[in-house]
Amino acid sequence: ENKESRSSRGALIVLEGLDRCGKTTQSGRLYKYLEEQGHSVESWRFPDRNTGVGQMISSYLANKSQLDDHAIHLLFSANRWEKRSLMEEKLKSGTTLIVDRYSYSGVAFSSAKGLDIGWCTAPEIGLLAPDLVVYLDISHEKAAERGGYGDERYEQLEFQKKVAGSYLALRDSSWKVIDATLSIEDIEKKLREVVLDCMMTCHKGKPLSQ
Ligand code: DGP
Ligand code: NA
Ligand code: NA
Repeated sequence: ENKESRSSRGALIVLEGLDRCGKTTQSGRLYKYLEEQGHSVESWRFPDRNTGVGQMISSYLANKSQLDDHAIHLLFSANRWEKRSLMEEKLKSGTTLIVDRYSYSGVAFSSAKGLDIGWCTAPEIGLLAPDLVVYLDISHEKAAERGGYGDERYEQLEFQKKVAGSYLALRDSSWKVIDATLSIEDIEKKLREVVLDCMMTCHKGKPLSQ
């Protein structure tokens, strides 16, 4: 089949939010739904812990290694860069990608440590721009009540509070914000609506951008 003759591309859909906001559950449900509807779709997540860089990140998050804040920031970014060309290929060939965390996590988590926002954003420039950013909105207190955090480095109340503040500063009017304290089914319904709407505009020829 000649790829050039295909008129539509996939959508780059990004889910963001604090740890325990329900992103992973929702991206799984959304993936299943779209697949059942016959769409070409893949579920991705960052950090992708399967690559060499991803293993360094994973070890850092598990507190098994220490790294300078700038160094780990660049590794998270590198982890997105190493998937960039595959991402572009998939989107151009018509596959929609549901991505659990992307550049906004990079900026939100590192700037919550006090790193300069401009410095944090720079390595993200040139990555593919999402067609849709959905923010699952929950307070850090409510998120922490959800069976408690795990043992990973960032899963602490005070730090998540700072991350929430960083996300708030990053948010713009193009983001779709969904109340993450609603029932799983209600969130799923709202998510489907914004995603299907976005996929439609991509199918209609909205260009992929950086
Ligand atoms: P997750 O697998 O979604 O639970 O992500 C692992 C942790 O890493 C989570 O606390 C969020 C954080 N994180 C994700 N992406 C980035 C990033 O690009 N930079 C930083 N500093 N932290 C990130
Ligand atoms: Na986590
Ligand atoms: Na998660």
